[in-house]
Amino acid sequence: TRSPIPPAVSCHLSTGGGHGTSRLSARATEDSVCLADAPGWRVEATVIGSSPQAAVVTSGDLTVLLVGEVKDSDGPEAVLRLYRDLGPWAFSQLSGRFAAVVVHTSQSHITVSGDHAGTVPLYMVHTWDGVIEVATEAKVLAGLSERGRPILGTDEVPGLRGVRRLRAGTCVTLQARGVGRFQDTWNVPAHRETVDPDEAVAQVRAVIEDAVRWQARDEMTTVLSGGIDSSAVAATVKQHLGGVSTVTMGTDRSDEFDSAAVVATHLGSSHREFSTTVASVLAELPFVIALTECCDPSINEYMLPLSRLYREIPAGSRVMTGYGADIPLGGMHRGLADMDLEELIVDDLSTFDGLNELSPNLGTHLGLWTCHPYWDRAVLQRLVTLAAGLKRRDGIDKWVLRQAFSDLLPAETVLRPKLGIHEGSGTTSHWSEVLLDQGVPSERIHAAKAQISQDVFDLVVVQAQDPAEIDLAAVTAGIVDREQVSA
Ligand code: IOT
Ligand code: MG
Ligand code: MG
Repeated sequence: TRSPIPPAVSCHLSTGGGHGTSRLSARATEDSVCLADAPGWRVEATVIGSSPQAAVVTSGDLTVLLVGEVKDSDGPEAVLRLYRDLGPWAFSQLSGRFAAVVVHTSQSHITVSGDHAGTVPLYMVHTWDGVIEVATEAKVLAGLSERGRPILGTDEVPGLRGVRRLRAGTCVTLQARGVGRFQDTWNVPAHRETVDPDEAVAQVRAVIEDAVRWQARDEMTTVLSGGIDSSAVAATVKQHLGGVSTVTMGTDRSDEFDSAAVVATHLGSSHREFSTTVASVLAELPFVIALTECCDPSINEYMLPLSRLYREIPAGSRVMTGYGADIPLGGMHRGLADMDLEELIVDDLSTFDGLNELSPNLGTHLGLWTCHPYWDRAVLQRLVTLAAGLKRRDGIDKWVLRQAFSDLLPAETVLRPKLGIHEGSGTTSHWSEVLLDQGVPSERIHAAKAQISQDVFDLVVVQAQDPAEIDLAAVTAGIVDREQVSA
């Protein structure tokens, strides 16, 4: 099925659950669906795992594969119609949370795009003999890497030679043979706008309401910490649907149950507290890395508790989070002058690409579809371009957001100081303690976490091993030995 002559384009879209099973080449025959079979041109799709969010539509010489959702539309049909009018420019106009491949058989090319912020990752291999493979997980392309060639405007995945990652806010068009082209579909705004504070507050409220509106469904769970980000989302869901279902998690080490309960009571939500051991949270590491394909230790610490919590949410659910609000609003950076805050926000916005913290893969392998309204196109655009003086005002961080929801939430929630999920669950401190207990010097803790993440990445992504088979204690022991030698 993978004969390079005539040139074939195989669009292998994985929608989660593919981790640890096998590589694309081994799966292609079994799971592939032939979408188009024109002279000299064949298109196959492999959907790994199952997700209602993966869909294919063909009309005339265009085939669209879509993973995810396009705002206020019928999905792939909407992409197809817009693409017929605008070509790749269609993706500059679409809002949503998606990755898409458009196969244009009469033009003999394919266009590969993500949403404005690349929240659904896409990886590609373009072989020297003209085969193009596209997948939503890098690991399924690993076996093809020897044959990969460079693709303009994409970055090679570290450790996976020939496997290229589509950059956030770009789309690439590839011919089976020859070079492609790429263009931007969105850029992180570099400018800031002067907006009257009251007007800014009203605008922030309006864009968040709209983002929640298009993504909200009746059977939906909001993951709630009781901080302003997720509480504002829960309050908006309640307002839109008339009711809201919330879940909060805690561990034997730490929890945010009281803060979440204040919000749940105020909103009258159908609320659940889930408690587990912090050890079981840390044990998620191989799954988190297999699914996000990211080895940044700080991001992993944010993903660990979410990954553990998602296991408790029934398959088939839609999950809404407050994730990502702290990036454009600088919520992670406490107690700084405006200018420093601005610099740090610019830095966070220039480094998020490839971290995959918003990737749906963390949920899709459990049958969940996650939505992050703060990274909706219009919300992100509005938040980023506000001046730092509105993001922190009168010594209050995320001021504009807090103001925007002050009428829907209790005062103590509106004023609650920032607490990160890695802190509120005890994940960071527990992982540090495990390493300290094993003799890693405190100044080497971050480096040790980074090295463990890297080693796990090599196993579950580069070698595509099953994360369930990874012995985290053994990986850790190996690092501890090295750290003690270097200390
Ligand atoms: P945080 O903002 O505390 O949590 C992110 C989301 O996870 C919350 O909005 C909420 O929906 C969910 N959540 C958090 N804690 C709980 C809990 N105990 N129970 C249930 N749900 C919970 C890190 C952070 O501080 O998380 N994420 C930041 C910053 C990312 C930085 N990334 C970057 N620079 N590239 C964020 O913006 O979300
Ligand atoms: Mg937050
Ligand atoms: Mg928090």
